[in-house]
Amino acid sequence: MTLLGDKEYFKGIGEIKYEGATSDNPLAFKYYNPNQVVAGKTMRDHFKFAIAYWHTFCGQGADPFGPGTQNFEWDRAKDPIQAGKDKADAAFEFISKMGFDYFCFHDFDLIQEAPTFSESEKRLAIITDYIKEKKKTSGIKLLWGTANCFSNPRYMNGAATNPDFDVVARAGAQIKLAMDATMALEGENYVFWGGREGYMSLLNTDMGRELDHMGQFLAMARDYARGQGFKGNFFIEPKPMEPSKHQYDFDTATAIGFLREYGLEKDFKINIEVNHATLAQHTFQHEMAVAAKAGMLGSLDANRGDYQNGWDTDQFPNNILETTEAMLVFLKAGGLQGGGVNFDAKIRRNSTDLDDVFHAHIGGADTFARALLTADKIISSSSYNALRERRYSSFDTGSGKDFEAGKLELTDLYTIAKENGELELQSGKQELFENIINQYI
Ligand code: XUL
Ligand code: CO
Repeated sequence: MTLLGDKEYFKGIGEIKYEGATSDNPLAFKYYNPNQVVAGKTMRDHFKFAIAYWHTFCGQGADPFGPGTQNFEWDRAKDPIQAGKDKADAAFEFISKMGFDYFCFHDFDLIQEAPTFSESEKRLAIITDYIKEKKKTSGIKLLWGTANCFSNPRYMNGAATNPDFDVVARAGAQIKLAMDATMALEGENYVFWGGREGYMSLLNTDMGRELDHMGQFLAMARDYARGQGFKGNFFIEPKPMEPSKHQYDFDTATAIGFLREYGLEKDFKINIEVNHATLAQHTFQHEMAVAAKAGMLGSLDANRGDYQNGWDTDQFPNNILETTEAMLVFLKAGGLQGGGVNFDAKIRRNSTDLDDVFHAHIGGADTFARALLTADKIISSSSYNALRERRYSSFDTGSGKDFEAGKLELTDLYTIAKENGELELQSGKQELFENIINQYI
């Protein structure tokens, strides 16, 4: 089978199939049934599940206190070109066995960065050609590409917002190549996550100038890709901090304000990551609702944090209650604009078996599927929507309607309030709403 390359990396594990909630097979989907139609669309089309190349095929479980523990077979070749090809073989085998349709990458996930820029350019061209073939034989697609402009020491003071113009130029060159690779692989979107676009100390930082540079830089990147015929979306992925003390794309509202200030709002949408939302002291559903309100709910990086600590643990999603609340926002927004659900999550350092990564993705997909099914039932069969609408029904007729239409002045509110006299309290019924969600789960 050309699809699997010469070697099978995940021996003994076949295609993961939907077997339903009563199945005891740990290597089967219990809720994710790709072809099942929910709210007018198949689950496959709702989610467009994607594998994150960096976590699943590059990360080896290292943490700040110890080296990697997952010395998998595709990661062993000494020659960087061979290593890149092995990794691609393993990735495409895994994605096919999961039955997913998409992957996402950073440029130097695909192949190790070389000591010089020109050598890196050559390496990227080789691996892009190799992956192009694998895409063709497997039918697997690229949800989005991005550039890693945060790991190399040259970016320690930022990439697009670096105070040294030569570093900004180098980041521009790198992003040009990453966009070229994304376009060659028919990527549907392109992501910007600016882990070091921010500051470690405001004392040495001209924030206004750096933000102007970032606006300028993103406009140049957009113009380049559009000039090459790229029709997809550009996504900003907000995160408040880590590795920077403060990241300029702090949260969705901040990123939307930035995009509007620099005239980028027509081409850019938001890629929301669960653990980034919680680091910003928001819920995932809050971030989704903010993006949806602006018509910018582009894509999702699915993972979760840990309630007991405050960093980006990137665990696989498993919280049905929270994901159900998120899916209520998802369905109300009419789904995602161009993006999908990318598992930006990693197995734990002490998960060292080859099947662990299957359990992780099965659990993640089932969490989203079960949450979607529940949210759909809540919307179609419960009093949830009616209760929400009733809360706002005073704006559906009379003066409330006139207020929404912009027909009233402040003095009108004065007259109405005076006539009304003291008001009866209207309960928010929060506990009832919470019970409805639990009832349908
Ligand atoms: C980092 C993060 C990145 C982006 C892509 O927290 O989420 O992996 O998704 O650069
Ligand atoms: Co992410």
